[in-house]
Amino acid sequence: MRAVADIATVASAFRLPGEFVSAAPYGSGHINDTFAVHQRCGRETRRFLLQRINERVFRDPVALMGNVSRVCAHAQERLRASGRDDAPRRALTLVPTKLGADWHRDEHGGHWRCYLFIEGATGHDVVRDAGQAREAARAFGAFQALLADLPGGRLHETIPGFHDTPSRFAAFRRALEADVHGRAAAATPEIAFALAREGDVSVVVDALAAGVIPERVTHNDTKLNNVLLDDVTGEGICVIDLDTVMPGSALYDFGDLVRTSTSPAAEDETDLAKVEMRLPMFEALVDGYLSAADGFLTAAERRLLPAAGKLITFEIGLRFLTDWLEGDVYFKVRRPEHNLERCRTQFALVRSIESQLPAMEACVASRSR
Ligand code: ADP
Ligand code: GN1
Ligand code: MG
Repeated sequence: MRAVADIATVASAFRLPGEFVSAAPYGSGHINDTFAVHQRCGRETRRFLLQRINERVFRDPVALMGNVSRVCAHAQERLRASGRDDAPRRALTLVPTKLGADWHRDEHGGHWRCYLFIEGATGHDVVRDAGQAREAARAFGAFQALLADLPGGRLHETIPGFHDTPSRFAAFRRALEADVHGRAAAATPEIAFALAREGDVSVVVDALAAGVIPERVTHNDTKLNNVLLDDVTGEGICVIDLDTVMPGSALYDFGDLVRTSTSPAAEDETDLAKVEMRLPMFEALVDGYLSAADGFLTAAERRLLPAAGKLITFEIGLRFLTDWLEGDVYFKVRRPEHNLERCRTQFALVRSIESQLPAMEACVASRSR
């Protein structure tokens, strides 16, 4: 993490009002370096969200910012057209640099961007109740609907094959065979769990390739803390973390909601007895999601919603396991076994989903036209 003095210099490149007061690391994202910057504007202090893009993860930050800028502009335009007077709270707004660009390159080559801070709303790491699950799913469904008519052609793929689960499985196998840190022995049950499920990994990519389900512009990282819920009303107010908005499947987005919004346990909970897919939370997700996505979702997509929950939970568990085997090179970790612990939590959730798939399917069927 960089020193605060450095952050002040970076902040000064952006067209921020007032004078710099302070900056501090912010949020619990696993990828970018995020800071809340405080600016004194007359008698009040305003916050801004400054982020350094992780270039090990996003290899082409300029193309990425091209996507982000298009998505933000489109969302703002649609919100204004619908007559909303609180558009800057309902979609991210980039603060331009003093040179009028959407991003700033520091003296070390790092790429930075700055957003208006969405006040009075929170990204929750753990779901509290069914109302939150419903609102999160509605907000991500509405976000997909909003992107359906994004002008300007196909978005850049910021991480090629991001949800290509068979490729993720192949990467896991390579990491396992190389075992460069000699960690595989410590993960024997998790490795066996993963290997036993290789046959399940193609369900969405095969359906896409066969044209059974359509490609759509999707968010692709719809974990619960990537939507800010209003602190007073609980409404899903603003979808954030737009780095992976690109061509994908609606099922990826719904699947990650199941992973992050049905269990009462945190993503890295070590007491696996607490990890559980709760059917009422799944029902809330389906209701919230369909309230926004009913108009465009096909029957084939609907049928695959439960399977997507299992697939994405498994895929992300597999990515944590792969990163553990590779020596924690991708996800930020706060303790030595963090990635392995996260993997165990995801796999415990996969087990819970597997035992309830028929009930989940019945839930979706009961809501079909
Ligand atoms: P990462 O890719 O590392 O997850 P995010 O873009 O999700 O980065 O940002 C990290 C955290 O910062 C989020 O989880 C959220 O709490 C907070 N955050 C991001 N953008 C804003 C914003 N515009 N206003 C308020 N908080 C934000
Ligand atoms: C990362 O950026 P963040 O923390 O919202 C990751 C997701 C994972 C998630 C697991 C670009 O999301 O794919 O599902 O961690 N983002 C990227 O918590 O890899
Ligand atoms: Mg995030």
